[in-house]
Amino acid sequence: MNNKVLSIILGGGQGSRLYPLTDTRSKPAVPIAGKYRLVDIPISNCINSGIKRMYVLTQFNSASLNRHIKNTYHFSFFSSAFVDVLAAEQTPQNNTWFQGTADAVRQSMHHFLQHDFEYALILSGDQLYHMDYKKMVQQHIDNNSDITIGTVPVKEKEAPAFGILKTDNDNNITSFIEKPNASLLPEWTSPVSDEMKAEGRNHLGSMGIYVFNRQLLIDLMNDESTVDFGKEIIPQSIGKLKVSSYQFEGYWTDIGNIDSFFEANIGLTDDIPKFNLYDTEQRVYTRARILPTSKISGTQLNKAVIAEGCLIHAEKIEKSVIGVRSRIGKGSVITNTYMMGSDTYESLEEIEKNKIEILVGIGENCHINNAIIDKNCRVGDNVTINGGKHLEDTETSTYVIKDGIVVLKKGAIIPNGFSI
Ligand code: ADQ
Ligand code: ADP
Repeated sequence: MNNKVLSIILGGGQGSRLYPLTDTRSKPAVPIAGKYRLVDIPISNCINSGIKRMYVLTQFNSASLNRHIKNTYHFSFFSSAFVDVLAAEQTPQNNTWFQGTADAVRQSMHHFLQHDFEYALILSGDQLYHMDYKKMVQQHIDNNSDITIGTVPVKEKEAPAFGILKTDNDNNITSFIEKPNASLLPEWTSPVSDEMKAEGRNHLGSMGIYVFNRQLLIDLMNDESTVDFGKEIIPQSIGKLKVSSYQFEGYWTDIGNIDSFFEANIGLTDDIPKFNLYDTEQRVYTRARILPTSKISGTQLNKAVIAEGCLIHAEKIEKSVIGVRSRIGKGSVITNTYMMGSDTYESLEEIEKNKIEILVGIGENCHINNAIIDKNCRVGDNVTINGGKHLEDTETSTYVIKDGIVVLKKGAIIPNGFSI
């Protein structure tokens, strides 16, 4: 069955909700969990599900995304597997960017149709979850469905952020509304398991994950008036086609904005994180960097997730994710922080030759709380960053504050003694 599936990963529009992390890179390339990138999640799920032909659609081509995919996903010479990035491109017929998710698929159809496939699996690029897509495609085949939507039970207060649907007892979707107004919700409940009911998750939300039959996708894409799956394609198909729900009850979270991105990363420091990176059956793949181990001296560590190749002398690291090649100086206290790490080490000769005063990483005696530190930042000594709801949203040349979270921009230089 798996060689009948072609997977299409929607890698992101302009990524403005993740700004400034998407300032110089496309959304799928945003680093998560200290050593991965967002796009590794759906790609790994596909590989673990035995689906090995994938396209990643992205609004603009970033060098880091292409490099990451090229350097990570090597398949055997004898295999038909591939991961290809398709960025919005100008053609003689079309000179605009992708207008929305369906438009992104439409503009790339000529690439997909070169392949032999029966089912198109459309995935979002900004979600954290493990899922066996085989089971979803199998249900699609067994039910003889035209479209199957991955759905997840959600609470009423979360429901306005999703496409919400109603099903009958056979998982047929009878109605669908994209991001409904809260006042409508009491009427939009669906049958869910007792466990989900007990958690108050009585509404079925679309995960933005779809299986389409090949010919149907071709036909739907021929109608150029549609731009989005959630806004047009799905609502317009209900009642006309057999649209089914594939209900998923595992951990799943959308990480499309700074707040949810931060929570998902810091959540990895919990004793039993909801997203398990230590599962040998459901591995998350990423680039093998062959880095040395991390070296830590005199640091009190508590709920710290530390990637390879770090040099740490901090006083304390708590509830934080520290990315590859991070350097943190003596006396510094890092709490509730996601530090992405850096791309290279600076050699002593380089530091001397280039008269570098503030090294890559975090200097000595800093206090950093509630922050995201993008890659290659240089934070001097005695710097205080104390994020929290007391701070107003703002932007400067080196940082952005969103929802109380201080995000240092990639490569930002923060002088000694600076305070936020
Ligand atoms: P949203 O996530 O709000 O809702 P959307 O912004 O269309 O929908 O994004 C879906 C996915 O496509 C994301 O991964 C996004 O990055 C990507 N994407 C968006 N525009 C794109 C473009 N122009 N080119 C390439 N990729 C693009 C959708 C559904 C809801 C559902 C939620 C679940 O519409 O019904 O509940 O997903 O998260
Ligand atoms: P991003 O800012 O999107 O995280 P980068 O463009 O900074 O990504 O680089 C990502 C990775 O690619 C890093 O691990 C870095 O070591 C590596 N890299 C950077 N520049 C080059 C290059 N010119 N050739 C090969 N690899 C590179």
